[in-house]
Amino acid sequence: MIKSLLPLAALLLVAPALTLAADRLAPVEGTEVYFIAPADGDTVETTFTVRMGLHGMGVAPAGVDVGNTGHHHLLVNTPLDELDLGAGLPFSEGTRHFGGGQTEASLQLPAGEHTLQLLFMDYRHLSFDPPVVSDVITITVE
Ligand SMILES: [Cu+2]
Repeated sequence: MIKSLLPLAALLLVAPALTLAADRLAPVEGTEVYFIAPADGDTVETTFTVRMGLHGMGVAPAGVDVGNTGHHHLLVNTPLDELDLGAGLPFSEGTRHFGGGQTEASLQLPAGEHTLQLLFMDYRHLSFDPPVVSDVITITVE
């Protein structure tokens, strides 16, 4: 009796995650997010400018529900596969939001090697499905 209920219990546990995943918006096909600057392998000063490029969709401030738009996010030393893309992106040093609709930002990082990756997300800070991400770049801060 208990054994026969296990598959149902498993289904009930999975169902909320499926519902949330289904809620993610599809990006415009062919949308790309990329670094205009810095470039992969660049050496930069402690304070440097990040320029974020986007092709295929538009940038709008967070919270503004306009079709085919979203805002930029920057992952600093944070691998994409460590994030739960079914949930809203946390606000942290490693997961920065540009909710004002910025396409350029001044960044300060300590000396050493750092990885950067752009993640373009919708007005709710939710990832598109499939995710719109740039290549990972590695920079050296002097
Ligand atoms: Cu955001």
